[in-house]
Amino acid sequence: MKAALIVPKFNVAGRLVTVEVLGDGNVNDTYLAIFRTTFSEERIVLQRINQRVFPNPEYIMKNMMMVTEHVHRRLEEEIHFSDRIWQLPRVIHAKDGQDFVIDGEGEYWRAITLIASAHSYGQVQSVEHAHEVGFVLGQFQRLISDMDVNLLYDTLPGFHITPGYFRKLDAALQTPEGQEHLAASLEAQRCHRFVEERRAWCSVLEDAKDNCQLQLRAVHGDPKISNIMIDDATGKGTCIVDLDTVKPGLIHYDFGDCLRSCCNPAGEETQDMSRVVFDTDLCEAIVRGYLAHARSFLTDGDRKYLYDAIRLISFELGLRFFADYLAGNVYFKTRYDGQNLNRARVQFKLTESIEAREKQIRSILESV
Ligand code: GN1
Ligand code: MG
Repeated sequence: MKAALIVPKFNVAGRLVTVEVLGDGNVNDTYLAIFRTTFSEERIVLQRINQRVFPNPEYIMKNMMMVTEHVHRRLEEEIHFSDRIWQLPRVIHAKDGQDFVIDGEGEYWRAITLIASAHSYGQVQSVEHAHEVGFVLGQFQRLISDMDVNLLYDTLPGFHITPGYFRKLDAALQTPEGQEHLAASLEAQRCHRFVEERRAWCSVLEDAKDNCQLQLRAVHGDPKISNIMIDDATGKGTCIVDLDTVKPGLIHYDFGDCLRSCCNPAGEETQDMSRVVFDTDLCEAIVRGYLAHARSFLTDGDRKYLYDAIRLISFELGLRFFADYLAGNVYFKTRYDGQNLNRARVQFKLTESIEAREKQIRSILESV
């Protein structure tokens, strides 16, 4: 169903003026809706949840309610000690009191407030920007670090469990379509060799979790650079958005995702592989910003695995794109043929660059 037909079902004052596509998410569809009264304007963000990815959309909303209420309460408590007004979107209820609307086709829609006078960026703008990105992630993780992780639903079973993505790759390669895609492209064959060389290592974080060296906590799940909002007026970070993947996990997934997306100045969609590098100056700025908050809850065990997190999450995203390419693009939305293969190549190039800079990255992680 069309977004414009769904918006009026949410509890927003005024008349709907327009609905526009917002952002370029790889999974859900996102829209901006503008409402006006004779004296004011309200802008809201509307999203259709991709049920091929999220089997239980109800869980997303339950987690989102829990997290936003928790964070808003903590922010209010800390407001007089804080250097800025931190923000987090609030869930907008439907007129019937539910926290989402199900349309005639069984699609789930939800609405949240828009964080105004702030923007996010697909690529890092400066070292200061990188610092703010880390600062926002550390702040968010600190604010949710005292949540009871057992209360959160698992909205996306298997998310960031890297060995599970190898099983998806193996399954895709057992289909005629997967074999055809592999046979048809030398680049795909190179990607295949690249992932096989790292298969034995890919359980590094899961093993540490199983050995109780790492513990489950509430995590954001998708803190890539484009989910971190920067205040237009001050240039400071103001909030983290896209709370669909908030669930129990390792803080390392978040740390790795933030660094892999921010330290590659070429961005995720570039087709010029020569521009893909892991920038260690940006890494240092993010780590500095992150640790300003995260120092308060990170254990020695956590710190030991921060390098692996950066390497693994870059590699894992490449593996996810590659397996999806072989499977016929069933998970990530694409705009052109071969886009998921291109995205995989970017992440593998980045992984190589991280591996080549291991010593330098480890020394940043130890000295900051
Ligand atoms: C997806 O849809 P979006 O852009 O919020 C994906 C993330 C990836 C990201 C890469 C639920 O996020 O895990 O890191 O693409 N989200 C899900 O751009 O799989
Ligand atoms: Mg997301």
